[in-house]
Amino acid sequence: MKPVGPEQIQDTHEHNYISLCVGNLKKYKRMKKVVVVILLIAIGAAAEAQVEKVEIKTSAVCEMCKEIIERDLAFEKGVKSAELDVDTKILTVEYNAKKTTADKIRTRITKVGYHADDKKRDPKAYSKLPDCCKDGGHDEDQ
Ligand SMILES: [Cu+2]
Repeated sequence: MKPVGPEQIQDTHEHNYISLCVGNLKKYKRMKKVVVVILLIAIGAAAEAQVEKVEIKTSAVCEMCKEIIERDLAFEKGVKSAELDVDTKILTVEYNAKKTTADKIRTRITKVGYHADDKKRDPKAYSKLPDCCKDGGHDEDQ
């Protein structure tokens, strides 16, 4: 055991000072983390608020089409809701304008097999639709 000299006492003081600083730094870092998290939530909320609505005229003919289109759009990025009115063939879509565009949604509809406004349906997708959803599939109803 060495006798405690003045240098060693100073050493201890310095050590205490350093640990105090480290403690403050940790507190500061934690605070910074909290601020960053709050900012991220605020930015997320702002992005969330960019909801827009578009009405798209489709070539849907029946309830089956409604189901096919609505179910498909549920998986499209940025789409909040999609509802088709079978009588008017108009699909109303609510979407996050920061994540997608009305044009991307129209393209998605064509890839399911339906016209979307002036965009023509994908013929391959159309050929895979149930017979009732094709042109003239409901002629006997009229
Ligand atoms: Cu149909």
